[in-house]
Amino acid sequence: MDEHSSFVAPSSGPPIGIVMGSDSDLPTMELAAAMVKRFGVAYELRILSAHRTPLEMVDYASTAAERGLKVIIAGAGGAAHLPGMVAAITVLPVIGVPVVSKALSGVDSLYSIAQMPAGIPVATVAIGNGANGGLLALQILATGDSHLATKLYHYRESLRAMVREKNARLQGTQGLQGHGGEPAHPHHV
Ligand code: AIR
Repeated sequence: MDEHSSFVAPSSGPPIGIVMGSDSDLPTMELAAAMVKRFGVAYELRILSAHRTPLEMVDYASTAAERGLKVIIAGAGGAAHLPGMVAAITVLPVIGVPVVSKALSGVDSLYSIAQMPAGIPVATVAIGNGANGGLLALQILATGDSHLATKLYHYRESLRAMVREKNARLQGTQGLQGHGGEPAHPHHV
């Protein structure tokens, strides 16, 4: 046995893990999956509940790094402890997605996920914003992947183009319907 014999190389599993507390979270978490897929990055999708399947959750989080995961996106609603508990078990970055809840519209989920004690951070996105969960995971991966970073820059450029186009359309509409039929100009007050 040499000095490296105890080293276990991470397997080549998908780099992104997407987990959720229940199948009722799927519509929100599918937004994360769709975003990751759009950028051609592999992911795994699991239902794991911090309260209903605590031992499976511990097993998932404690083997995550050795299975090759680099980032975990965890969504849950109500007493949304899954992201925080996964973060407690692994040092992989965990992104929490607060899922909209029936009783409190996701404010309970948001507080449960964001209000972590010092030492165990969870990066929390907006209520219901699975897409941002996916994007943040991609941005974390892109710190070590220039090809992915370039794709993310192109995505940002597409957002800029979309806003410019919306503005151009608005200006055109204003030109036709604006006060006195005058073309739209910047208003100098
Ligand atoms: N949940 C599941 N285990 C622990 C929690 N907090 C959450 C799910 C879901 C909500 O409870 O993440 O958002 C309702 O789950 P269900 O299965 O009743 O639809």
